[in-house]
Amino acid sequence: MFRSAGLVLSLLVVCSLFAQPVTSMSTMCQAENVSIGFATDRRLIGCGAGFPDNLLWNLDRSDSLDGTLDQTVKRRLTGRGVLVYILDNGVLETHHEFQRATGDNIIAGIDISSTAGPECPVLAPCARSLFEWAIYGHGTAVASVVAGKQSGVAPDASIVAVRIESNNDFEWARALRAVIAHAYAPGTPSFRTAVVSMSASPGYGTSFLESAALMQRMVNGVDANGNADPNGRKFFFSVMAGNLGPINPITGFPGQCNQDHTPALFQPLLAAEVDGIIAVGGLKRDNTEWEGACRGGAVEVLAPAHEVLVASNSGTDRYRADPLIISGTSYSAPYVAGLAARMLEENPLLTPQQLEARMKSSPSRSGAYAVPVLIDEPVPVPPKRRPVRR
Ligand SMILES: [Ca+2]
Repeated sequence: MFRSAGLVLSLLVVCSLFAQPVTSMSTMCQAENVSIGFATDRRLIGCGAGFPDNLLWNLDRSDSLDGTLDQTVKRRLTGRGVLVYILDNGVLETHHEFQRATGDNIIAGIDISSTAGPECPVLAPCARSLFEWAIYGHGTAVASVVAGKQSGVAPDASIVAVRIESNNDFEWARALRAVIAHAYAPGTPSFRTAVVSMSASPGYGTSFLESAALMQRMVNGVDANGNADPNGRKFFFSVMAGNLGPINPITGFPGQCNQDHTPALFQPLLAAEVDGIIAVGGLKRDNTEWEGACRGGAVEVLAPAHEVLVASNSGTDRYRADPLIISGTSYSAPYVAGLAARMLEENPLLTPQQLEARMKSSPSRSGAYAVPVLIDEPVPVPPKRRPVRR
């Protein structure tokens, strides 16, 4: 039975490849600032060749072998048919980055724990104050990196927004169980491996025992009850390495890195030990490591984290502009999640371990680190057979 399922999947893969040509998109854009009263966002004037700023440099970087930017992203794969679970604090579903001719690509919102109140639902996180805009807008920004129409690495991936604002191991394990429940729910498209993007910061070190055990099981396959099942659904986790140093300069509370600037959060520490969970540090446009990210230690790969164009929750056409919230490994983890979605589109049978191996063996580098990229080659057209002369 599994063999025939694999055959069907293989046929689907072949069919989808022939349907998609390599498309080329300019990463050059122009934006203008928009006051929202208590803060400033921006709005896109336009994107395309001739616009002055390489605002989508992270997409430009995603098809570069040597780190040079050519103001263009070429891709054939777009993440179509692949599920990406975003564990964060909700996504503004109505943002134009998520609108498609057939509806939007945020296919579900699951609320686990929130400080936002019922008037700010998981798919419409509020931006009525500086706090709400900065904090509740985070998931919208992250989702746009995965699957925004203009700004996303995998614009056709399907997003499930899971809102979790707690720093409690029990609540995080509940969120992970909700992912499993959704994966097995009637109506959820069947899959072998889905992607989980984690840019939220639950807590430190080894205190997340239940969540860590569950994540390890999810990598290797789980049944609908979350028990280990090698033939069950599998999940590849892309997690942020963290930033803000040992002390958060804004709040004065502990940051996400140790005194020696190595990652301190539980997910990157787990990632260092588990194949199928990858910890993503930060990269700048000049192909050097972003100083704001945690460094060394558990960091496994680097991805664009500095001055990234991301959606804002202040309006359906708004993007973040404030320097304090446009850089972070919050945006490098979803970049890798988006690349994983595209790899799974081409080969849905890839395991989380194989995805991590592909990311780490990327031919593109920054110093000692791999920078995951995806060079989408055109699908070769089979040569026409000469008619046989008789
Ligand atoms: Ca490029």
